[in-house]
Amino acid sequence: MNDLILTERRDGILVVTVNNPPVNALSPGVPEGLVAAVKAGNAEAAVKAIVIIGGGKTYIAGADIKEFGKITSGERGGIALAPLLREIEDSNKPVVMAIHGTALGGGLETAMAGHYRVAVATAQAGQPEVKLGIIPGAAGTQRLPRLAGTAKAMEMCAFGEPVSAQDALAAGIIDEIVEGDLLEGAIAFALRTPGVRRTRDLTAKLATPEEAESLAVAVKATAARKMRGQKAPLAAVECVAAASRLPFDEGCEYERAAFEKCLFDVQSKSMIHAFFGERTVAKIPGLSKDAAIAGVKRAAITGAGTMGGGIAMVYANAGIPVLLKDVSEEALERGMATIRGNYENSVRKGRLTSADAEARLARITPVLTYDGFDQADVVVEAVFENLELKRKTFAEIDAVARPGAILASNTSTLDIDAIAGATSRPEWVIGHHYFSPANVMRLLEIVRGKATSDSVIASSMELARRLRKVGVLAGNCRGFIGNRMFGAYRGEAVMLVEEGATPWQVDQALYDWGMAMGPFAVGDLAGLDVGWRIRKEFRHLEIAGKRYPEAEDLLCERGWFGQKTGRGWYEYDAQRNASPNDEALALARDYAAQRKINQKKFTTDEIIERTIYALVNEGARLLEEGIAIRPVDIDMVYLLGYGFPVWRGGPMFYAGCVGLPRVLDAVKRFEWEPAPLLAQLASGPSGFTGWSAR
Ligand code: ZOZ
Repeated sequence: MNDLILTERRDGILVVTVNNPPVNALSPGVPEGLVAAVKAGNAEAAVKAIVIIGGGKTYIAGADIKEFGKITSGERGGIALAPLLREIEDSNKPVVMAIHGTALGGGLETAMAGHYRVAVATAQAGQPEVKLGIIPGAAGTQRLPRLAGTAKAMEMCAFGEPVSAQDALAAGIIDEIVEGDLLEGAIAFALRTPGVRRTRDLTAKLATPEEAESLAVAVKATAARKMRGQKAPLAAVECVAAASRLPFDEGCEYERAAFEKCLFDVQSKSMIHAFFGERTVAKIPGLSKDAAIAGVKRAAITGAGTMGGGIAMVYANAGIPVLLKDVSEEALERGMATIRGNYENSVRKGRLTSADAEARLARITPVLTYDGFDQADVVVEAVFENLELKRKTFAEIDAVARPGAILASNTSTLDIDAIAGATSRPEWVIGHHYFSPANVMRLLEIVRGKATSDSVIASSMELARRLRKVGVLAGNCRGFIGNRMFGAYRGEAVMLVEEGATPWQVDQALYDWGMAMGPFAVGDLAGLDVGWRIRKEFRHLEIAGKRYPEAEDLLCERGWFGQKTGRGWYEYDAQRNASPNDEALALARDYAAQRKINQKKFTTDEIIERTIYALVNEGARLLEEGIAIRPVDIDMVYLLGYGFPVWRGGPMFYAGCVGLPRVLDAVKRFEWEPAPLLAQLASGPSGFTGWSAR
């Protein structure tokens, strides 16, 4: 045994505690230590049964994810966890698993290798491996259907969502919910167990092979829709189905082969990058360690439009009371009606109880004046995207907000310093850029101005976590990280159309590649006039002789702004079903003829390279300028805010997978100016990996 596993004897029960903080992952030494403890318990005459429990805040939260990269890089051999778990199951004395916190992945697999499981009411259990692009690899797909039935196991392994202790009890995954102290309850349970009961021997709940096959067809169809492009969910379903056909040991072999195939696939590398990325972006290098974090008890928002209303819901959902101000009764009523409608929808879909919805709605107070804003710890400006209006609004906020309140702008492109300059306290001003719909999208782009204090940055990052968002820190420039790159990407898409591609061809290529929506469909959804207005405003900054994507302006000049006007690149019927707008394409073709732009046919690969490498090249510039701190910050912005497929890891990670020399070659072939950092890193050994602006 080792430090990772602690043992004590209580009432003839051997209590084995996993001691591997913070989440008791199955790092090397943990499963081996558990097996050694179980064997020791078997050898000791006075021990009647064994209880395995997690120390600290949780039971075992799964395999040690850091180890996977070492395996795929060849730094170490594979992990043969299943045979170790089998040794636990082979125990001749009953093994009771005591679960609190989360029993996830290899954690649930370990729990199922015990003979019984008890849990506290707040515990959760699940097989979330698909979220990392892999599948259970330690017999989870074989033991779970034996405990919970094939249908439940398939659903849990395919979609990766954890279940509550109550659900787990009803499904047969656990045997008892313990009220009061978990260890006491587990010991009491162990003292009255009837004897060993090996999960691998249970077969009553397994579907017949035929039933399992038809269940698999249905679950795979849902997974193909909900987790488009991902291989692991399909593999997980096949393994659960195999449990109905194959004896346990052969099922484990089948699962192991499928697990390894997933583990070595670039999809899992990408998704593991995203898992750690979500946690890395919370850590800001160079931020003063003493930066005080202001707690937020009350919030106030000005602007009750789509964004302001969505942001009010974000605060209300996190339990923070919020004032929502607009200038007219009518605008306010419209904003509140949308919010009410959204909550009613959630109740109808069973996502919220009506009591919950009422409580959340009650946290939002509509107001017509700044009365009460002096009580807010954070004031969010969400007025129309216009610099003068924002400056005027910030001057008003400055006059009413209490000293020490965070003053946040939801601007998506404007200069934070110019906004902060309208106040007497620019160090308290910061960008909180939400993504539409604000109450759904997980990204919060946090934009530091040149005067923003470390404490306001640290407080905003902490606030993001509380609001259940992932905060990514960006520097101040037009469009910050997300929209500046998006401008390059959409611009390239428009130029493809100017050169002979069709908008629907470009959209289809990128959708099939994995993007949630194509760039033209996104433009129509967001409103083509938004980009048009910005292009007009910044025309004076354009470089003479340089080509800019302009064909879209012709649509805007006709009032074709997209969905809201019924036509843009597409035409929309009353139900908002889209069909190609051939007249828009004709406008683009006329534009090309006037400008004498050569026409050609594009392959899917060319479309992908032109658009995705535009993201990469612009991303490299943002890194160089220090607007984005690390490549992973860019990746998280794209994964969480722009519908970039998680199984491709984000634009910068994807570029590394393609190989930077290849990306650079293409950039040169397209006659773009390569970002110097891209050129520099393409000649080095590690690409973007490990690069940091600070
Ligand atoms: O951390 C949350 C969570 O969801 N963790 C991941 C759980 C998971 O996905 N488990 C499945 C892993 S894959 C697996 O188990 C495969 C399998 O079947 C085994 C097969 C092997 C067989 C091989 C055969 C060839 C959790 C809900 C647990 C806790 O959330 P919190 O918000 O409280 O805490 P976090 O997320 O900030 O985490 C705290 C620190 O712990 C690190 N961490 C979390 N889970 C880890 C892990 N590190 C390694 N492995 C894990 N499973 C996390 O990165 C964070 O670190 P810091 O440095 O940022 O603090």
